[in-house]
Amino acid sequence: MAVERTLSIIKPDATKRNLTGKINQKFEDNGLRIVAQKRIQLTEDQAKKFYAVHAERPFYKDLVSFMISGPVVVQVLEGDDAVAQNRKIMGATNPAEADEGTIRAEFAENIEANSVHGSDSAENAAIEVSFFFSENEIVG
Ligand code: IDP
Ligand code: MG
Repeated sequence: MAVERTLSIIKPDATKRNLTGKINQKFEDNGLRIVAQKRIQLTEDQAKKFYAVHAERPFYKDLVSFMISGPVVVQVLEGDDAVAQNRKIMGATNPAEADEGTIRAEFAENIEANSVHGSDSAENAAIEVSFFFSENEIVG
């Protein structure tokens, strides 16, 4: 298994409920290392650009509003097979369908306010990591 990096975002529903530590514990308990992390307020432009792939979806406008409704924690997670491993730790997009013990099963409020983002491929991970971090901000 290759050591990979993936982008994670702790979303506003979770930062508002003070769940950053509990969510980070899930990553660390499951073999991922937080090698970069910052708490930021996304601008509308940033949120639109980050989720541009969903621009044609009916939920896009609401998603952008949600993502700027409070602070987010953007982070780089590193570990064996980190992209797929993080998706497993996160659980399904819809918390009603998420496996027991996953972040979304335990913490998400609904299909939109679902507590975390995680890159869905190694290729997108590289693009998304560089969206928020420069190489010298990531310390493995
Ligand atoms: P993912 O976050 O599990 O990769 P995506 O399909 O990439 O899911 O969707 C991006 C984000 O858009 C989701 O995490 C969620 O916040 C929101 N979203 C996805 N599907 C819906 C929906 O049907 N209604 C409202 N929001 C949605
Ligand atoms: Mg996605």
